[in-house]
Amino acid sequence: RHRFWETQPVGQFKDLGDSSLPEGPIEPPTPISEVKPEPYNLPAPYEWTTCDMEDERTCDEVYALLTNNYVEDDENMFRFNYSKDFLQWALRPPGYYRAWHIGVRVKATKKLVAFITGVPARIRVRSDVVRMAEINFLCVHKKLRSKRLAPVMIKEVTRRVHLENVWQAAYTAGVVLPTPITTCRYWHRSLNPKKLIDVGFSRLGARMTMSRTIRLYKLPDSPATPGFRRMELRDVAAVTRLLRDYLAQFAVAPDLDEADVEHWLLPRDDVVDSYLVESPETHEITDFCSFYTLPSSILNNQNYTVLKAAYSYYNVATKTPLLQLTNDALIVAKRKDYDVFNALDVMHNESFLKDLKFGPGDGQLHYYLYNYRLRNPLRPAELGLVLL
Ligand code: YNC
Ligand code: MG
Repeated sequence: RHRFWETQPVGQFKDLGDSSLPEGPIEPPTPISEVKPEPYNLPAPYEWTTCDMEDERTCDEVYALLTNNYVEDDENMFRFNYSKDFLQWALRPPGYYRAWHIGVRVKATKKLVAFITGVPARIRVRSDVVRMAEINFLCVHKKLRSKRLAPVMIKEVTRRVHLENVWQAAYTAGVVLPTPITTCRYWHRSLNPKKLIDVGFSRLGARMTMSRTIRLYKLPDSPATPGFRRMELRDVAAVTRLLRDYLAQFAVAPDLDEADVEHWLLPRDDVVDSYLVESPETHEITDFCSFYTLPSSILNNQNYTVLKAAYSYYNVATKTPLLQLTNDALIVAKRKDYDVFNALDVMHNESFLKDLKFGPGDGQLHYYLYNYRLRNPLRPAELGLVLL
């Protein structure tokens, strides 16, 4: 059924729950000298290109490819519209490799028609901290679909990851492949219900009027928690301690150091927002919450072209209840004019979703590891990893 995936070192469906197989790497690393030194062959009209994400023009090309060809919902009403600033942030973390940002061009015209990326990360699986690649932004131009280009791109990124002596990867997809480590659901909290209904993102509930719906989702003008403020550079050490302590409880989570926290969590306008609670008495940093900005293009609507969405990222509540902390995040997102606030049912998110009026989305997000076997799938609440 999976001509390509059946050949790869990933958990296979037939092995699910087989307790005779050990947890951990499926294949051992090979000497770098045995990694294929030249790129895989592409069909004759195409050529490989390494995309320099520091170059403004290259960024424009990647942005255009993704804006027109990346992930859509099942009904093709919305398509992710990652901003250029977001792409530069997502693809240039500490220690990133330019060679892991891979494009495919048409030889004759140099038009960019496909893309796949990896960035380095340390991911802890139970007690094992593993150097991995986080693979994302796999995209083939709509006119070149179903030609088996994706397997070649996956093999090429794998080869380039191996050349850096990295042998495992983490990735998410909306499609079922062999074999998810867990399957999560997105939940959506309306901030601008009228627009969401107008564009067909949500529907008016049974026995609900528009004005009742607007009242239902109304939020206060400012956060409730004393000492709630935006994260600053001087907070990196405290936030790193908070996050490391918190993420230790999950079966799979990133192993973040201060450089990672500065990159992934220090606020950047319209890319990532982080807030924390500084105790007014002790000045201790006790709680933290964050979200990233990922708009979607609205396809075929007369009145609106973009949906402004915030995605819950990493949150840590030690003193403030997580429900109150997240409600404060909703309040700042509303004030910043987001239309919807999304969250997965990972970590402790289940504890606030229903109370804060999030509704379950359709469609699931499957998490995968490459060349690392887990004996049993995890529950979403055991997962401490959010990929972009
Ligand atoms: C997918 N999303 O099953 P089989 S997520 C992985 N992730 O193989 P073709 C996928 N594999 O089943 P198309 C996949 N989607 O025969 C499809 N596949 O074994 C598999 N969409 O290839 C599929 N972006 O080229 C099948 O399909 C084979 O032309 C078919 O291209 C697929 O970024 C795609 O949803 C997704 O642009 C590029 O549909 C295209 O349809 C497209 O004939 C819209 O491919 C955008 C979209 C995917 C977003 C993402 C994560 C990707 C992870 C890739 C796997 C990484 C493995 C680890 C590598 C490093 C290892 C080390 C160390
Ligand atoms: Mg194809």
